Amino acid sequence: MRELERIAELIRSSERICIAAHLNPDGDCIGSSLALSRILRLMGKNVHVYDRDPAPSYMDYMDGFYAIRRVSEGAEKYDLFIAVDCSGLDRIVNFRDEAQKAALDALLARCGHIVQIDHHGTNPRGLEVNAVDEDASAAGLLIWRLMKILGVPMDREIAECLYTAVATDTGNFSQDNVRPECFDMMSEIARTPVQLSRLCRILFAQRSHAQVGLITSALQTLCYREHDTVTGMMLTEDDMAKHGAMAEDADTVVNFGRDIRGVHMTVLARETEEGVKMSFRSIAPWRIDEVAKQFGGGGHAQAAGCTIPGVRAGEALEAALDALCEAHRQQEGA
Ligand SMILES: [Mn+2]
Repeated sequence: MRELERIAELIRSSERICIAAHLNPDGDCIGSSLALSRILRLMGKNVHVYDRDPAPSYMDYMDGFYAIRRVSEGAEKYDLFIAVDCSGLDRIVNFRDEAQKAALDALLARCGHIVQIDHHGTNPRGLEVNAVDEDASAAGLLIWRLMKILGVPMDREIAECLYTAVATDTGNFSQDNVRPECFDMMSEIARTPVQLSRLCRILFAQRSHAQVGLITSALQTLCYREHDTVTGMMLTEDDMAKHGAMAEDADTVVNFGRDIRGVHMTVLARETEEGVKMSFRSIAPWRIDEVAKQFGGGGHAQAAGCTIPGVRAGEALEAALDALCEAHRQQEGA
């Protein structure tokens, strides 16, 4: 990919580099950002990783986890800014929040070249270099390709980050976005002393008490539409408070609405300070990315999201269910 070659050139000629991950970070953006950070540090670069939100605490086994900064922190200048796994700069901070947007603008103003590495089809590709490949299963695979271009060998720490990235975005290699390249990367990872059973347990089997509480609350709101092919659930601010839950605890709740026999599409509406966060999921060939886009969001064909400001969860859920039913009827007829 020519864009990755170009980014490799910019990396070689840079001393100070900053990496930015997206809002409500997931395993792919954090794993990719921390893998890239380590690769660049092994090359002797001075690197900082930025994120608006803290990463899920159970991911703290990754090298560099505790060095991640908030976007508003620091005043250093950088030769190169690399956005990772962000479908646009408006995924790094909330553009509706003046202070956050100003903090990002200030950071960007201190950077020389501004480039991105991403795999979202909805990415508008407006930066200086756009290494955007929507066929990549995860941003982590683009980091792996870049690592090879840069000639940095795989080690245990990089392996832990890249496994986290790709396993997170492929449902631990169980989704339709899995490509042969994932296993090419894994064969390299398996040659390091990485303990996959431990990472797998942390990422996919274990749940916090708060997560179990949220699942219980959400399932009580489960509703069915379109002959039980479309489902929806919601979580209110009260539910979050009752279970002492943080945003990360809600991450996999939406899967319970999808993983019911006969269900094609689902949505979870969760109240946050910024509005109702909508998580859409579907099983192929059913798509929900256009529905998320209707509400100002975006994402992938089978996993997408958006935030609707100024409403309650119940209202947002009804609107989303109507849109899903409409999309389901259209796709059924197509
Ligand atoms: Mn991703």
